[in-house]
Amino acid sequence: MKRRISFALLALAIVRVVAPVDAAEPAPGNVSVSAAWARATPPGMTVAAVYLTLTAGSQADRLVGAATPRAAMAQIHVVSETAGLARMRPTAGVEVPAHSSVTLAPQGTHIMLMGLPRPLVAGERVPLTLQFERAGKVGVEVAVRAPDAAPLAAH
Ligand SMILES: [Cu+2]
Repeated sequence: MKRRISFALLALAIVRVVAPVDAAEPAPGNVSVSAAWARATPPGMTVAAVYLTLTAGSQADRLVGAATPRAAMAQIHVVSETAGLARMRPTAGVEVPAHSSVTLAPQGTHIMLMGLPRPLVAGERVPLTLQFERAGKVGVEVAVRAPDAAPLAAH
């Protein structure tokens, strides 16, 4: 009997720790993520770029971060050209206007996976969690395609 009570107290303690975190996260559903893909990487390469399409419903949102268990770090990068050289740098976020889609594609904004412990292999599916200002966390699977794969056609 005593044992049962302590289990109940333990469960209560877990709920109390978890609840405030859940409450702080906005309900998902306004933003959707589709056509997420990346190119397979050659041996020894520890970075890869992920491309995808973000679509907002009636409310605008903003992609502010990303994370994956498959790499040490994920950053949102923008590409700018200076004196004929393309350079990428981290950006604070990507706006997705209401009722609009934004596609991250080669030569442009991408999500950079850094610190890959092993190369991305064609056919692999990489779990990626995107962090949005309004929608909170949205999970997506990134399809890894052959190194010479062309961008997916826009929908
Ligand atoms: Cu990059």
